[in-house]
Amino acid sequence: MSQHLLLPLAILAISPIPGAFQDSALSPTQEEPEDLDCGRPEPSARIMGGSDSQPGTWPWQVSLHQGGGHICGGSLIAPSWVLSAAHCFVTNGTLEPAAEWSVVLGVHSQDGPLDGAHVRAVAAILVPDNYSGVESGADVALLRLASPARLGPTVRPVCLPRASHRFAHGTACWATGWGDVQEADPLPLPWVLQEVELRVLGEAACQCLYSRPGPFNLTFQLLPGMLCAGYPEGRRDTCQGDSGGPLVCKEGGRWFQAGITSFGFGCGRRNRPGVFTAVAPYEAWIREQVLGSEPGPAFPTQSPELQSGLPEPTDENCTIALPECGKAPRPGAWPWEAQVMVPGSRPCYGALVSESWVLAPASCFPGRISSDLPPRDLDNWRVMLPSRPRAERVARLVPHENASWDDASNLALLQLRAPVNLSVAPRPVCLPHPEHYFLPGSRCRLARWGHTEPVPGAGSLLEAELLGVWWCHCLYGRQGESVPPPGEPPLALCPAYQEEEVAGRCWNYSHWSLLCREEGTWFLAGIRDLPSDCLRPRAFYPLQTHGPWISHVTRGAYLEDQLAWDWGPEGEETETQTCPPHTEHGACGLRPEPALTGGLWPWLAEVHVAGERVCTGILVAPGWVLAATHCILRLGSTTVPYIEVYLGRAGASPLPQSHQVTSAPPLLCQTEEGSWVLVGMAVRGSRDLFAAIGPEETWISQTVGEAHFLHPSGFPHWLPEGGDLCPPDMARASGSPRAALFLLLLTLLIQG
Ligand code: 4AZ
Repeated sequence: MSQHLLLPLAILAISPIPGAFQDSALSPTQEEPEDLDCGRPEPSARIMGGSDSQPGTWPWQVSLHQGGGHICGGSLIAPSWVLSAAHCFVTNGTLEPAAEWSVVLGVHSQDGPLDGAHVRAVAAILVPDNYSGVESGADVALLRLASPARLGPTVRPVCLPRASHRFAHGTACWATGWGDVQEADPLPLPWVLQEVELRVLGEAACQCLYSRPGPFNLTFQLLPGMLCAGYPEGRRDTCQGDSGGPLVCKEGGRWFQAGITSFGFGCGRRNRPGVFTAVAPYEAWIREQVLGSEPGPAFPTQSPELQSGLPEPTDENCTIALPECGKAPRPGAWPWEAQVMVPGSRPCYGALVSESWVLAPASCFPGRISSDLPPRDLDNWRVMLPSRPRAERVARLVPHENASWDDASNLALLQLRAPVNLSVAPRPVCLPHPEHYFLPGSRCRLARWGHTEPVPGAGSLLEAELLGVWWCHCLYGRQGESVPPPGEPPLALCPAYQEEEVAGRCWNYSHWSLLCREEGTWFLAGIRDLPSDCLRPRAFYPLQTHGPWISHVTRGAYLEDQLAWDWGPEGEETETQTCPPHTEHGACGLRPEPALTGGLWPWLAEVHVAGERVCTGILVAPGWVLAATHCILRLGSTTVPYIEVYLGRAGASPLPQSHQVTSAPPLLCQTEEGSWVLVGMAVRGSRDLFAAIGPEETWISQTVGEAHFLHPSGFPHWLPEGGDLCPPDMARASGSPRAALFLLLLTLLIQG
């Protein structure tokens, strides 16, 4: 897992540079000042969350090429020496040949002819003996150029700090590079060198952040020789491809290199600042390597008052950043709910995902997403946001490229003309990263999405509980299909919710988004029902697959790490799970017809809960009725309501209108001898999906004592050899459907 998130290796390959030429003809002494002047750009003049630099601002920045493309950054420290990161050159413990590398100096935009840039071959790559991998530190390398660089306005060395040099907590410094502008999002053309201001974080402050579980629940122990820079709230950072590049801080009119971009957990994530190799501790090592080289790097002394500047208090309070997205005053009052008004259409619902962007179904804008041109009436579009006095105007519509044919990509992004100030409302919803794993049993809500029909009594009631991935995937997937393990995006998310039965019909024409809560923070987890008839549970398309597209377009939507990690038994499952056979009628091949209930099924019981809800129970012993927990207890409630059980009449009489039937009848299978066996209880809200009774046998028999189980030899309801009523996989596969298998035994107080 850690490999997934820890991004030390820069593998970005950009196409070769036209116009750059190998120039080794000039002698170093021709243009060198006597004393190497360092850290001063000629007066004139990605990094994530940064911006284009001006040419000549960072004249020590070099681009290291291998195979004709940019791989890593580096900094010029002397005419013949470049400082970079070891991990750029070490693969599987082996140092790559210097001949494969070249150094591009004085380059600003890596697109087109590189005016003023020149290239040097690499004569040697030097890496400390104790380097073994980024996480163990010593991620530093020196490159000796085959011939000295040609110094000039755009090519100058940076100053190096002595071992005693201190860069205090809070110092504002700059990182530069041509790396990705977000995770998995390369710097766009024309590949202009990016710069970003980062603050040095003291050791204690940084360790405090990395000691809190972050992506993949990981923590990290910083080592001596590492330095952090960035912000607890993230968003500005170095990223893949910036590695080896410099972090520089200005002191007394000169720029000193404090760090070498080394690694991080993702890019710009909350509480995960970038980790740099501190340069100062390597003074001796650098001096040793460059010995005899004239002129060598410059190590100007730090002014004493800066050096003895206040050290960071070690008991410093840990200032971790909390999520800035996904907080709602109460469920249903969504501060990100955006109502998009397009002339001639009904209002359409979407969600605010950043200061400037609203995500909505592309189907909100029929006829407007087919061409590359912006919609002609865009000027008249309006977006209403909570607590905003006036409607917002729209600057741009960016439909998902697959929106017109793929329901799962029925998405469009709307850019507001002016960013809104984020506060309690409006506030963006959090978006999941592709590797997010919404835990089975997560508390979710349905929220308006697109052209939603008004639904009676909806809004406050749309609570849902997420089913396990296995159940959801196999209900809609094919036999033998493997189920995506945690960490891979699921094909669908299934919330089990009851309120459609409250409304008494299925909302065929209502579209919903699925919001799920983790640690009090709401994520937009899924969108829009699949066209699934009235099959329950309904499946939602997971939004997590679209995280990269959304962040690419918006450059700053709030993608948030998973906050709850208690995976439980399902999450620990490492073997690949596959789906059992389906038949025409669902997982077990039987769809009990409601009309067949009643007198025919003498063990069926009508369970009335709190005088209004009705579900089916099953008489398992003279004094005991088995029912599904969801029928008795409401979400979040632990008190047992008033319950009445009617025997011998289940299904015989039509129920009064006021009653809500909360579950399908149980699943019964007939043995060859003709006796009926209870095989499954309907999963909440589903007609076709059943939780197996088998695994609960011990509990039922211990509780009831007198229940009749068929003899274990050839236990007919699990393995009816050659029988086709219940495929055997059903029994095996239903081992731990956490969200589904909640059974209750009711002991009967016989009345009248
Ligand atoms: C890299 O792979 C890399 N956010 C560099 C810096 C960071 C992450 C990855 C820090 O080059």
